[in-house]
Amino acid sequence: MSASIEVQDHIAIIYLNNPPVNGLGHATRSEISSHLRTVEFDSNIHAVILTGVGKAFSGGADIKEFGTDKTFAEPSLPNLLEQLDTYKKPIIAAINGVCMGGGLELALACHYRVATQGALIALPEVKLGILPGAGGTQRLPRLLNMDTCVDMIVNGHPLPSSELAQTGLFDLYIEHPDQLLREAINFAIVASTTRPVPRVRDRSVIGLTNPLLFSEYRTKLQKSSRFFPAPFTCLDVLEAALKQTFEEGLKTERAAFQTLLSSPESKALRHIFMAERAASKIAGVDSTETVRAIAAVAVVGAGTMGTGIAMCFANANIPVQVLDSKISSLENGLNRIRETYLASFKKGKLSQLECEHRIGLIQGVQDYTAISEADLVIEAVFEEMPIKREVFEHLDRYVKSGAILASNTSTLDLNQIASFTKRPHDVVGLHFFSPANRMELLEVVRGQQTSTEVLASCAAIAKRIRKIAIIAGVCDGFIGNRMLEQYTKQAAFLLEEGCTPQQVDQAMEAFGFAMGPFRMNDLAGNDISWAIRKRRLAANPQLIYSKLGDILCEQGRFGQKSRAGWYDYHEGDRTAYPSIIVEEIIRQHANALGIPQRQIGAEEIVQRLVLALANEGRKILLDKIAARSSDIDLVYLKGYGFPAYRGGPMFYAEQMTWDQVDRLIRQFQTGHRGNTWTI
Ligand code: 3H9
Repeated sequence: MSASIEVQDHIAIIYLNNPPVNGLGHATRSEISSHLRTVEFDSNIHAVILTGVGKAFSGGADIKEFGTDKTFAEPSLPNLLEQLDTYKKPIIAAINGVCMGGGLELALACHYRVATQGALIALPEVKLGILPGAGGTQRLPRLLNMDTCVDMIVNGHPLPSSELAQTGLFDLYIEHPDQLLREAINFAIVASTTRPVPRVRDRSVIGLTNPLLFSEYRTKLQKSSRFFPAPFTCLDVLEAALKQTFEEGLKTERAAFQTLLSSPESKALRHIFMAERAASKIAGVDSTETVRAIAAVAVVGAGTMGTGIAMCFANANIPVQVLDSKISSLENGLNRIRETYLASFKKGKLSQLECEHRIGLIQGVQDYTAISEADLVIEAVFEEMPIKREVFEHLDRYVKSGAILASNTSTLDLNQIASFTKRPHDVVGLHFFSPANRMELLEVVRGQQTSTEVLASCAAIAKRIRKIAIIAGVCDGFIGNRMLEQYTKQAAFLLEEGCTPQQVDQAMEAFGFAMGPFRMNDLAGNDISWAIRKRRLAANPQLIYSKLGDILCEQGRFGQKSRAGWYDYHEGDRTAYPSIIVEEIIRQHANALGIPQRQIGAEEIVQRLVLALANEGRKILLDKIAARSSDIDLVYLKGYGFPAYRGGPMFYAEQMTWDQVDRLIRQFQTGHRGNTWTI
């Protein structure tokens, strides 16, 4: 039973009971509808209350049913709300927790709303690439001013019930959650004497205070949501609420909902929503696994990565020590932290108090004995095995037993790193992405001996520092950098065949990446990938790759930091200017190798690069380095700027179909450097 009913004081209480969030799937809708019919003409029942069991009133339509024939199976959500609208007795929503999407639309179609403190109110459909499709865009503007409606519907921002307590959304606001039901019953008893029952649809839309609201928002969206149709459609449909009758507005909303639901952007965003939830399920780790308490953290290495990692913990109110034996490095690192926080304060993103608090949580130390009591230590030193060895031998010696010892290595063998300690079960990879304090991704690298307890604890701490943890197995580059190798390799081959860096970058930026591969390399530092290539080449002298990147580095073209890379840069200016020097280097290199030059279109550029990612992703799955295809998508979406509206490289390939992917790869196999493409 996903909805049950009981009667108290002549009031029927219908409980939504469909864990985890009382989603309004077909079964739940049917049961609510059937309970309503049962009591509508029962003279013993004077009013009805709808409320949720557990932490939610309702999280909205069941997203898992989208795309199946259950989405609109009767009673569809709009028709269930129609049943509420024509109901003879008052229906009161007792909003006890999460009240989102279709859940809020259900509450809006009730005749009254009683909410408690702690409830979370939202119409977040836009984040799934759709809009509220059960009257939300037409009913909400009849209870709240348009500015708030636009913010809630176009941005999908949740608002705590306390912030809405004084608005017209609620008829009663209860401070104490445990009194909600009693107060709702009392309210229902009084309401049951009033006829006719008030309906939100009969009210007028609250007018605009700012006549430029819609045009201002559209301008903002041109910048922030260029690849997403849903926010623009939300605006259109809200604007329709001002001009149309309720019935016309509903029709406009429904048509827009149908169009958006079948759009590729919405499919991609729904895929990401599900991917994020799936990623939290770790093979061999169940909900009963012990999670170690992490109250104090230490980071070894005060470089850019180390200080970024330290800020992640301070941002989550966790004290963190930064260890660097070199005083000048330590001071530079701590200064960088201070400057970052002060910049946030100056931009108004942090209060002065919060800024000082976070800086105060970070302590610089120079000696391993100072970090002996840390619950989690993250090594973020230079990417060379002998240096890692020294650090881990020290950690093993000085840090208390039971602490988690993590390496931020992006490519090295974690099993070897673990072998430098006598506690390999406590060793794990925590690979942060630069800038660590901003990027959402955290690759959690599971060594051969990493314990399930350590993995569960890392997943828990990732949540606290607001990162999406993806479990990866041990291999060179783990998930993300292993794929990146194929991507950058193809990008450089395109130059050898006749493209310029700007042509490649423009094609990828038009596809949706914030930066193409060459601008990205210039930002990250070409010397970093150069060092990795040298290591890989030493391990595998047969390695095939374009030497162009090496040639640039040999000439000191490391990227933005040396004001010359794949592009030229001017002092104090991050703009990438096409470089005649680089074009000449490419031309000479291609000539020397005798590579025929040709015009290559944006479509081929995109396919070569994106399918290089997907093809490697498929091998990563086969090698069991990633648990699921959607994890690979999240790595690329959250760590490498893959455009969200494309759903990730694996999703992109799946939409194209793997057969078509293989056909294209066979085509690429016949071209220049075709021997690098293996399926
Ligand atoms: C809509 O309503 C359309 C209508 O306007 C029109 C229709 C005609 N459905 O996030 P969590 C599952 S569109 C099904 O880790 P939290 C989730 O998959 C909908 N399942 O928990 C996971 O399952 P599992 C508009 C859902 O406490 C579990 O709940 N609503 C739904 O951190 C826990 O999820 C939204 O967009 C759902 N609607 O956060 C709300 N929601 O354990 C989307 C969640 O099997 N949901 N699940 O992996 C959220 O924002 C968060 O999940 C919520 C809870 C805040 C509710």
